Amino acid sequence: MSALIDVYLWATPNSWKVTIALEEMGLPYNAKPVAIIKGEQFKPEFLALSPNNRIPAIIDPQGPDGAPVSVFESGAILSYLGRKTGQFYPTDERSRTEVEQWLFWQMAGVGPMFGQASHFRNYAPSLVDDPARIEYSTRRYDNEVSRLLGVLDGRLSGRRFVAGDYSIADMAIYPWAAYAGHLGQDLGAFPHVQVWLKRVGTRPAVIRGMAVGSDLQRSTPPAGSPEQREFVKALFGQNAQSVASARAQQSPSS
Ligand SMILES: N[C@@H](CCC(=O)N[C@@H](CS)C(=O)NCC(=O)O)C(=O)O
Repeated sequence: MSALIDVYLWATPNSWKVTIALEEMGLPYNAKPVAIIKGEQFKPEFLALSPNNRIPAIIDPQGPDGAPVSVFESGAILSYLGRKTGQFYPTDERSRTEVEQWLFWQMAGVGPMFGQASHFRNYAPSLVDDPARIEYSTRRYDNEVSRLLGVLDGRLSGRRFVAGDYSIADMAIYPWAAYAGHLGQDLGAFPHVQVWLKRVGTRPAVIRGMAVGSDLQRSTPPAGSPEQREFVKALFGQNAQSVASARAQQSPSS
């Protein structure tokens, strides 16, 4: 039996990409919650794995040549696991290039744009008093989400999966696409995406992967509460100085 892979995560779509892949590949793992709403992503020991102060990250005790390895960035983790197991990541150059196009499309487009749409819809209203100030940004990211769903819908027309057989590209896209309804999108406008969501979302490994962290707090705490102040401080308005001070606060010596 292989040693457990540690997965640093919170209940978020980027984390579920990794838990889905681990479930699909049959790799045993240990979920290690990082309470990003409490600033735990700034702990020096976490930053040593993930210098970008973002989850997910993994430590595989049996990395290349048997030595432990840590990996951050969900796309890098998926391709690492695909190479490690030889599953869901084809080795012939043409098929691999096709998978990578859609994996990178998710990483550069879907993740960031859906994430910003979620920020402006779900969090900006409790950060900014004047709704007019967030209207433009909300519209811009809603439009991007819609545009990207349109690209995905076109790609899935006449295809069962985004790039040949079911692959790490589908695993990367699924958790964000499944969230599109919560971003105000009418999935009825994207019928091929709807069918694919059902095809992927009913896989037992996907159901198990998406359930990881269901006990962790996800939503914004009540406006004005001490929890919300902590939450907002940890997640928003980050810059180089605030990250350095959050890191100092999370150091054991402080
Ligand atoms: N491109 C990164 C994005 C990761 C990311 O944005 N993670 C968020 C949660 S979904 C996070 O850790 N946020 C903590 C913070 O903003 O400090 C990936 O896909 O791994």
